[in-house]
Amino acid sequence: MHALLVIDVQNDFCPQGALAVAGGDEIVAGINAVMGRFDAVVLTQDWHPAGHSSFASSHAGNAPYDMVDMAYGPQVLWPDHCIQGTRGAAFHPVLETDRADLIVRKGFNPAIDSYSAFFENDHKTPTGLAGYLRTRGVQEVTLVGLALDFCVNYSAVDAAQAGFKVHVRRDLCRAIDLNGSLAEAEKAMTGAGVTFD
Ligand code: VGL
Ligand code: ZN
Repeated sequence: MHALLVIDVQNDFCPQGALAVAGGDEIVAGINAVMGRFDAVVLTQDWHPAGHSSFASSHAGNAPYDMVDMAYGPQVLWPDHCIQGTRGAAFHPVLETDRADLIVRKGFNPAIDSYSAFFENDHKTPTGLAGYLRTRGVQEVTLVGLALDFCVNYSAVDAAQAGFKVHVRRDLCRAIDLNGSLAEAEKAMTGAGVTFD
């Protein structure tokens, strides 16, 4: 069983969104086109309560893209984005969401961010996705979506560490590239045994 994991293809990560990733909307048609080749399709949805601790607006004296130390480690502060129930948190309107077997929401804990589809940023609190995939007999996953250097990267590395064979389709991802984050992410994924194909 080979699953497609579609990471955070949401309005806020597309042009004009609150945390727009350059070209984020360019990958949607290509993602729809490959969905049919997989035994399972899982979508993730970044899903923050208002006032989330990863928002710069929740930290007096900080600006978006500042780094802060949280109880669980260093954390980038982001513009307010993907607030539960808003248009920005909705999937890109062209994404064929009806074809998904499962939608995983993450980042709903006000105190912990969650880049990965598998664990919150404390690297301890599971989302339940690994168990879902294993119980469905999935052994191999291909990741696509936004952003390559944050949520796709963390999800791919965690998937590899959980024992799945992991592929990332770079042509169906776009990156934020904040202070060298893309190069760092590529190193982390390669080191974890992720292949780009
Ligand atoms: C993401 C930053 C904050 C992502 C989510 O989907 O890559 N990045 N929240
Ligand atoms: Zn987020």
